[in-house]
Amino acid sequence: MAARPWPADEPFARDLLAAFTRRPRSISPKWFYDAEGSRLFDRICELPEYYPTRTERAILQAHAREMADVIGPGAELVEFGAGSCDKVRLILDELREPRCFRPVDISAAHLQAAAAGLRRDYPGLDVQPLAADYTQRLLLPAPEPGVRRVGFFPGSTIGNFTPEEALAFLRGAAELLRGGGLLLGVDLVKDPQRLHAAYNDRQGVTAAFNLNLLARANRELGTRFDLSAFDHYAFYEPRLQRIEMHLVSRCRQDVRLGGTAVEIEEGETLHTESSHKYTLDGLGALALQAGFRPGPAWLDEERWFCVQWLAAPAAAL
Ligand code: AVI
Repeated sequence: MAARPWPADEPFARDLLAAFTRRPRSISPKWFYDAEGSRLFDRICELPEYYPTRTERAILQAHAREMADVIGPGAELVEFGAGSCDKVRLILDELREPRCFRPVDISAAHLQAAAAGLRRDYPGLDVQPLAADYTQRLLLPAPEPGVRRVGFFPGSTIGNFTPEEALAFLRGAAELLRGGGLLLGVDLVKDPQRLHAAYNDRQGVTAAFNLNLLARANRELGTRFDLSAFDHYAFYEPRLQRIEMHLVSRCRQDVRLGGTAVEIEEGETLHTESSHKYTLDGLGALALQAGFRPGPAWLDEERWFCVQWLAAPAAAL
């Protein structure tokens, strides 16, 4: 079969080629999330080993009223990477007279469906979805005078940013949310075995999620990666306080990315994701550096996960 023309201008094609031509080889985890990757991620969230989703949900369930009190009445709520707008419902259920809710997500189709569901279930709520990349500067109308703008960023998605990206994101958020604050869900440093198990589940769903990156390339870019020639490899690196996920080549192999022939040695890896874990002190220091003032933090009994309130002073600190 003739190879498909290489879609050189497509961002995924550009990133994949760059990933395989740099050393060490690495790619952004954002490419995991096509429809299949999102479906696999939803399955991960249900796995017995993957504690973050249900732990955060339990914290939100137990403390949403206190969180709503800290946010205060009449606030404008902005959710970064809103997806299905599922967890935010726990907050919305307790918020007093929210001025509006702005879910922000890169996937316009997903966002419109989620917004329609919210309008149905919260008839009095002004839902203003914004299809945008929330890691870039967001163009939002200034809040009305006297309205506090508050951000919601659950799921420890901040952990998938490099420390530099996390700081840049928080700096932008502190500016956007001036006079309000940010409710941030963060996975905490803990027993390495527990962390290891969460990214090496027995059913192999995380492995399928990792390998889906190459499967996606085969579907969308016409590459011919042999998925059986790569192993999922995830481990906790305590010095960097992060899980690293890699795809490790089981043999010496050649792959073609358009006009470029790439040689992969046996044992060579493509670093596909880092998932940083924070200590409360480390998170506090990062937030201060970004211009926030850390407030109350809500944790589960095991202290595995935290939802942290970060106040954004009206004038920069
Ligand atoms: C989305 N993100 C916070 C997940 C995490 O835990 O870093 C993605 C994930 N990767 C493997 N399992 C889950």
